[in-house]
Amino acid sequence: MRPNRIELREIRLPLREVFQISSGARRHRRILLLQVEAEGQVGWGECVAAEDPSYSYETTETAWHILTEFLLPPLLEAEMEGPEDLLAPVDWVRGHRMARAGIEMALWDLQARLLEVPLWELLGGRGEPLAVGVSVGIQPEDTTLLRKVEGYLEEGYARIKMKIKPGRDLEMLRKVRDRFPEALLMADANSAYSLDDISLFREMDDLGLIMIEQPLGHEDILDHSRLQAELETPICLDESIRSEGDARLALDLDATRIINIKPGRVGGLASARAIHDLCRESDVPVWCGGMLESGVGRAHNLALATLPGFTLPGDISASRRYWSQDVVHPEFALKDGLMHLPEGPGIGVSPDLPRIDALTHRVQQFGG
Ligand code: OSB
Ligand code: MG
Repeated sequence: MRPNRIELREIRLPLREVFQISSGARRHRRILLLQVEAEGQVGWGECVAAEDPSYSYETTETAWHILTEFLLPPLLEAEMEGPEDLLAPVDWVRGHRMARAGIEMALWDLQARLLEVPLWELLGGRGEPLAVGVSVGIQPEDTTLLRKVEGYLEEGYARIKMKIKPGRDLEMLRKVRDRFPEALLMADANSAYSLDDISLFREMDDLGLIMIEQPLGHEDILDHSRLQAELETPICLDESIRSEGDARLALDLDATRIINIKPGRVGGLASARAIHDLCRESDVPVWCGGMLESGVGRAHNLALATLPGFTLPGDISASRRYWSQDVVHPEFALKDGLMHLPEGPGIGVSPDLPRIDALTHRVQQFGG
């Protein structure tokens, strides 16, 4: 396969409601979409970098820069043998994994379409519908949080993740636990705490949470291992795991007993699958996280989550949970409490071109 045209564009998409996490609030998304063409087929990818560098150092703007200046030009007309090492010509670029993942995922979709197989099959997954979870942003009032959790459980979500930050943590989680004694609940701190908060986590340990996600610093794997030694509740790392090497280190130090795998965060689907394989060998469960993706990124996440080690429900929620209208057909929705895989080759959904054009803020083309 030899890509003869690549198109990068930025679309702006308003979220239906503000999404608040410990490190900031999001009201809209500036999403980069990638289209890559070969032999008359088009593959689609999405770059998950956010508007500001609060989750990762990457932003929509840095990703645009890295893609247009360094990643895309050498990939045009490059001969590729899939499915791994699609980005071999730009292996010298350090970091910028979200930018890399955007184009890598478009190339996976393209390969699957050329082979006329669904992406989940090319990745080695199973085609069954999946139980999924939902991530609830920080709510200023407990009553709103309780109402939302109840609504999501009624919709069929199998696991509820609540964002926490100092001042909106233990007491709030206790109320939710008291009200929903049987629900699969977890908390995600997005690095808002330090080892000084150990007594708080000891109390949280009694709430029967299925895990606590990224409680400490985004670069503090050693501190997480110290905290895990004090807790029964598994720690699940998100921000700290950027590569298979990070995963190996964290597992070796017992800093994490579950891993949230986001293909965008780890540089693409090949790296995501390598982390999955490593965790599977070590009997460590994984699940697929989300980055408030449009339907394009969501389709990739869903395909990844069909791999056998993804034994916990992912943050792969329905399109309507984020957008008044998604940019793909069909939209993602729960059916009988499960997320069904879209039919068809590649990511299985069709991007809505007129709608995407209408949302486009800028475009850059390579080749064609
Ligand atoms: O920490 O998992 C996170 C969204 C943006 C940035 C970081 C995170 C999240 C979510 C939302 O939790 C997951 C989703 O539904 O896409
Ligand atoms: Mg997280």
